Amino acid sequence: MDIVVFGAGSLGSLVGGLLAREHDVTLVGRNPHVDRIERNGLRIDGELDAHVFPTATTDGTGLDADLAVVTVKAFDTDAAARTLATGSLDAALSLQNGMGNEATLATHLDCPVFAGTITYGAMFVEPGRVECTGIGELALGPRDGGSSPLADRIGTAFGAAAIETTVAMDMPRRLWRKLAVNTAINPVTALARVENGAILDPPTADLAAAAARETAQVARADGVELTDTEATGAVESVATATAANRSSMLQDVESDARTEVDAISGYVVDRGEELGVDTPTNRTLATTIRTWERGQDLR
Ligand code: KPL
Repeated sequence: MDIVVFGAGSLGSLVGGLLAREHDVTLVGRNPHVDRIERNGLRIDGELDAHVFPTATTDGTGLDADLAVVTVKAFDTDAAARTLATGSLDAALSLQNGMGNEATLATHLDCPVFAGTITYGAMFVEPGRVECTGIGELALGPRDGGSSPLADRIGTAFGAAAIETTVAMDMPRRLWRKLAVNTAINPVTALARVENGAILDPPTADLAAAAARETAQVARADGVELTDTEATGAVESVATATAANRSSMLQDVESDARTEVDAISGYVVDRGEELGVDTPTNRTLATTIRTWERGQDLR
């Protein structure tokens, strides 16, 4: 398969690098990372080990591919979609944090857009090198649920590259469950400056669980079956499995970068308002992170 991975950050580079073991991959990213990959290839170490030679470019315009895997930050999705729309794609797959990315992609792209969730851990080490901090799994499928032969083909392509993949018929529920995890772990770890595992202990455990329960409540109001227990259980299992990792929002805050709070806590607050569900915990977390962002000279 010809695959474009749009967004060569830590996760995009890991996914692109793993796919390049089997497919023709073009990574779209920034320099100096792109230059280094073009010259010396991409090295993956940590829990997985690979040295691959995908094409790498800073210019994502006019690309033709069977599949575009979108891994940019949520707030860059619109720009990514407009750029990808200048080329020709058979399908697009969002592997991003937050809600609403698939809808944004579908506004601009003239191809089916699939939703995905991924639990692999990735850390940027230096240009041309990423570390796999955890082998997880990937689920993908139609963004409104159900099945599709094209989703099956994409799942087979990921499987051929030895990426553990489930083709799922219940992506809306999986996206909300992941959102519950992100609303609990990301802002709390970013504000408290702690690793993921710390949210399992008092006093942050109550705060994280309250954020996840609110997210589940909004999901149910939106017609998705997600119990409070399933949401808080997912938070506990992800925080346990990634206990020593720094969440993406904590990494953003530590490197003075804009966070994805709008697509995570902010989405829950806005959707809750539309559906008549009060979300005081997510509102407080979103406001506090946004206040931090406003006070910074962000990258
Ligand atoms: O997706 C994540 C993130 O850091 O953005 C979690 C699940 C919290 C793992 O760190």
